[in-house]
Amino acid sequence: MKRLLITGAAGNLGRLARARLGHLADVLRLSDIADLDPAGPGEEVVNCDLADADAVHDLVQDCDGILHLGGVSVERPWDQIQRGNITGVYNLYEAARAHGLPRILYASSNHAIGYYRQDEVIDTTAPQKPDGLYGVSKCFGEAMASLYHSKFGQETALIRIGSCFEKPRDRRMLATWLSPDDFVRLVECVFRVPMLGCPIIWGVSDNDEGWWNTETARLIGWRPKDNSETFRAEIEAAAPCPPKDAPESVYQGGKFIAEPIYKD
Ligand code: NAI
Ligand code: 15L
Repeated sequence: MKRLLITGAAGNLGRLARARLGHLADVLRLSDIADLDPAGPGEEVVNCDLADADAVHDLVQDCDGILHLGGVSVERPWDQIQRGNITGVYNLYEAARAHGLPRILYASSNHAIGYYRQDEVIDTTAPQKPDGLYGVSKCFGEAMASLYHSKFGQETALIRIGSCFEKPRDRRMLATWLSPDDFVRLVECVFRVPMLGCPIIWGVSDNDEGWWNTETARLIGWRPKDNSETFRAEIEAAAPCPPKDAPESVYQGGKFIAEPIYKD
């Protein structure tokens, strides 16, 4: 493709995408509300608040694909979540509609279903069960993608990411870990598959332990290869086992379950 927009390019996954996904397009348009390193060869840098409709309209112009990673990525007060993840997502979909419906990868989250228990295995048809305002905002994003697909034919891959970090950070992440390499391959599949539609796909590696039926990954030809088992001994030695009735032991959303509704 000619130009791939990456929102949230200053963040954890955005920096990874910038470093490793340049081959997907002639030009990467990198955007964030936070400062970004200056543009290198084959890059454009655009500072943009997703809550600014006019700015987002201009941001999306001339893009053939959008890797939408921008927004609030943890539990925060409503006004912050509303700006980045509600108004921001609305602005993004409206801009995409105005500019020819470029394919979108929407970074959804396991926190859209965090209130399922760890002794349940769910598939993508299970009703949403968010574990906080952040999770609610991800449910909203999934709903917007579905609406724009039904009404306008907008294609979106709704990737419910587990925990994408260099390695798992605690025992729960042995079940939720998505390796950086698997993330890169996943994004490649989303933007290369001829027909996408609007599937929900779990963004999780091929871990021995897990709570999600990952069969929809096949729709885009993605087969995760990494397995958190490599890190089990290290994690179990480093972190004490949390009590059996602690939220991080009971619910899929882990510690997010215990978060309050923040006011400021
Ligand atoms: P991050 O917090 O490191 O990056 C998010 C970026 O979005 C930040 O650079 C931030 O400045 C930017 N941003 C926030 N509000 C904005 C606004 N109003 N306008 C423009 N930019 C704004 O998060 P990370 O880890 O890189 O995650 C990327 C995406 O993937 C997020 O949408 C997150 O919800 C989702 N996700 C990530 C997971 C992970 O394990 N890293 C797990 C599940 C979902
Ligand atoms: C998320 O949605 C967050 O963005 C990320 O920072 C992690 O906390 C991840 O979920 C997780 O559940 O481990």
